[in-house]
Amino acid sequence: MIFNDNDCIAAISTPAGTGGIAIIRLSGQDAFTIADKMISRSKKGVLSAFVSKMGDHTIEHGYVFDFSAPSAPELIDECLVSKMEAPRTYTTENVVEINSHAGLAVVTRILDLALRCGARAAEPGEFTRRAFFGGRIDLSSAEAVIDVINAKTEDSRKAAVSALSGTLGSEINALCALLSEAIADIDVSIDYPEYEFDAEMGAIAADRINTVLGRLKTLSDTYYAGRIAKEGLKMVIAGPPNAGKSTLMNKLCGVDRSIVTDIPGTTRDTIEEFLQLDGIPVWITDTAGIHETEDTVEKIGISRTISALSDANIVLYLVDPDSFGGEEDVSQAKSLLDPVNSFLLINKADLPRNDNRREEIFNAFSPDFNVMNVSAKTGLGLDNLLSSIKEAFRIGAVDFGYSPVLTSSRHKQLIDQAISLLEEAAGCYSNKMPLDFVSYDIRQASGKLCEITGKNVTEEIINSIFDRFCVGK
Ligand SMILES: Nc1nc2c(ncn2[C@@H]2O[C@H](COP(=O)(O)OP(=O)(O)O)[C@@H](O)[C@H]2O)c(=O)[nH]1
Ligand SMILES: [Mg+2]
Repeated sequence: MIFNDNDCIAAISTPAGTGGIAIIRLSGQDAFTIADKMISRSKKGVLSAFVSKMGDHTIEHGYVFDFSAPSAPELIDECLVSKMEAPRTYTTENVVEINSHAGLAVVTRILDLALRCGARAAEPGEFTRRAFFGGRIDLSSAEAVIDVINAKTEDSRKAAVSALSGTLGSEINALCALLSEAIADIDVSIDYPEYEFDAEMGAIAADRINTVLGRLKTLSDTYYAGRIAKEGLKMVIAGPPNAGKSTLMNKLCGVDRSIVTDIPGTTRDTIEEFLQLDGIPVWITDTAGIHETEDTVEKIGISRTISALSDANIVLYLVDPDSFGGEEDVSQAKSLLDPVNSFLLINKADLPRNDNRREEIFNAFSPDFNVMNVSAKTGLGLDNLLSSIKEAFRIGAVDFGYSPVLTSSRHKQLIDQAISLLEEAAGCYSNKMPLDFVSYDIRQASGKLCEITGKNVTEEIINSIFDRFCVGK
């Protein structure tokens, strides 16, 4: 992987395909002189150092030419060209953006020209990587760029834009500053052992550790909701055949996505759909009914159901009280489900019967499981279900967009490691252990936090972050 070097890099920054406008971006010291070799102000194709002579942060109309074409300069496209001088640019380097028409042949030809005029094809995420190495953004903001691009819901967009604007980085820097002060307080006592340990100073340091601990825990607590906003909740509908799983899938999707019949075994494969339930992004999966069968296709479908169950954040296990309720049914369901993430839904509550069966099923699963009566057909009880899901996943407890929200497992892991190190430090302090133990733990915790902002991070981590980017960003 190439690190920040002096090459001028080029890439198509807009998605492949036809459209109104595409952007080909160049970044690097030589961006202007390279652009000069391929853009003419006049339609006649005259080399006149057009881009170099443009004003800083201006946009002008021009023409892209292939000046190396065998006979005369060949007109490739009409364009608008933006010139941005370092360091006030996305990458902190000289940047040129060529807005051309967005046809595949046009953009690939312009990129090819840029490469022949001296640019190098950019690696995935290399523009943002340069912004990071140029010191314009920290690593947490760089990571947020990809999250903004991928955001599918308002909450995930808000969380990502807030991280991009630096809210997470600023909070981490503020906490690191507090830790540095705590270390300084303690080091005074270590460096001058002839003085008796200043208890007041120690108490201030302990106070700082506790403040940081509290703020880190608040951050850590946002992760569940943050991750759901970013990745979506994996919700799987499972249960015996004919329970009404596909009916529920269709009701939640608002369209007839799955085939519904009263013939058991209609749904033989898993069917996945993305939807927003009251603002919560959900990947919902309808599955083949779980039961004993000799049918080869059904068997494969059921094994897919089992694997979907193991991957789910939330399982809606649907049963029809008309046919469900024997000991065998109950123990099979319990062996498949984890009470922590499963809702047992007794379906067909619109039918005026089966009250005793419903009660029996309720008692067999409650209180370990969250049990509810619903009607997949009429929607009865689904509002209730949705509120319980929100409560279970603490969705709604997090204020997206105003305070930092964790959405990355890397950040969550580092923050949790910092929390346990600081708890250890606080423990050492209150047990009156040698002060270097305390300051050692605080330094380690601070190191973990610096990995979030990229002040203290390995090349592998940086590579793994930028590898997730697309070319052109
Ligand atoms: N009355 C009533 N019938 C339902 C309800 N949910 C599903 N059904 C019916 O039960 C049958 C099986 O439904 P389906 O969704 O295909 O079940 P699946 O095999 O679990 O996917 C169909 O005839 C549905 O119309 C419900 O809430 N109330
Ligand atoms: Mg079905």
